[in-house]
Amino acid sequence: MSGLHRSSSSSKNIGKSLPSKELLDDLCSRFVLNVPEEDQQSFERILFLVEYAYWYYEDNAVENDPTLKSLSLKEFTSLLFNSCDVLRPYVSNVDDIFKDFTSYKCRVPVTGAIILDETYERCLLVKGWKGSSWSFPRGKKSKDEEDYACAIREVLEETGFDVSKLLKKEEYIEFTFRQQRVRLYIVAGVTDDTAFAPQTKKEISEIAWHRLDHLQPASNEVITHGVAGLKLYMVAPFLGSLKSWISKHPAPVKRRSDKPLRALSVWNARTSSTGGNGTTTTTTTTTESYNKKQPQLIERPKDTVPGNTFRSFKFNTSAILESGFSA
Ligand code: M7G
Ligand code: MG
Repeated sequence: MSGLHRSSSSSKNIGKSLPSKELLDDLCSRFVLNVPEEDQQSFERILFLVEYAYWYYEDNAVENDPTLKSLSLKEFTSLLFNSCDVLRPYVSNVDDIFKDFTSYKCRVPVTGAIILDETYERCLLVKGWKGSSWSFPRGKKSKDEEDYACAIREVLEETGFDVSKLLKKEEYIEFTFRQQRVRLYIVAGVTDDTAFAPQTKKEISEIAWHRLDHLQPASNEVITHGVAGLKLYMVAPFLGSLKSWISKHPAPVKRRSDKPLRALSVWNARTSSTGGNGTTTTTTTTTESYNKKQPQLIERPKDTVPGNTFRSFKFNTSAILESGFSA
């Protein structure tokens, strides 16, 4: 899920304090310095680590300490660069580094799945935690990861559902938006009593079956509104090809036309406390579980060169060693 970002300066932040230098140093050493050297080679890698530190800050530190201010990733990045010795030399470039990182993120290829029910009248969409748009379950490819493997992993992370036995490698719809390739595998015939629940924290807020004929928008824009007023993100451009796929593939279950199926919400963060495999989604995520995700290196977008700030970046490893850090 590629989230749309929202400014954190809301009224609930009034009177709250910024994280201490001690906390920022701790987050920096745990998430940014405590990784293999390979991951510290460029700013785009560093910024992915900063993002993990940020999620940990928001999901754990802020949640456990109500006096702490909730921040945007940009604010957090700037504080971290200002506070931590190894990052401070680059603080004058932090705005450019952040800009390059966000544009880099938008070029990493994305794969996922269009999951259809048994009538092929509804598809499964997930709603992002921030914002209110619905999209197909999907996400960025890791380094050296096959397209289909990324789709299986992202669908599992975002819905708790394993499509590995159902996914056909040749059955997909693919588009390139600006510089980002998006491939969605068609996984058809999933029963609507299947249990879904995301495995990640604060990424997905709701999962639902939506009627395809309610998604058809007036345009092919990336952000659109369906006929039911649904806000959609990168759904509309796939609908044409999806309809033609459906017209060539008979659905396993035929619906009576006088009894149309309704949209069906199957998981909601507000009302649910358990995940699809019986795992609790509200448990405090430990540093270890965040650390486990760190080896996930993002694939470098093809035919692109890193931005200037990345090219000139060389992490000062001796400063890290001098800071007393040991792996
Ligand atoms: P992603 O993993 O960067 O993208 O998550 P991908 O699915 O395209 O690979 C997309 C968005 O979900 C992020 O920009 C965040 O807004 C949100 N998000 C994802 N994760 C794993 C977390 C998390 O652990 N904590 C929080 N607070 N937000 C997350
Ligand atoms: Mg994801």
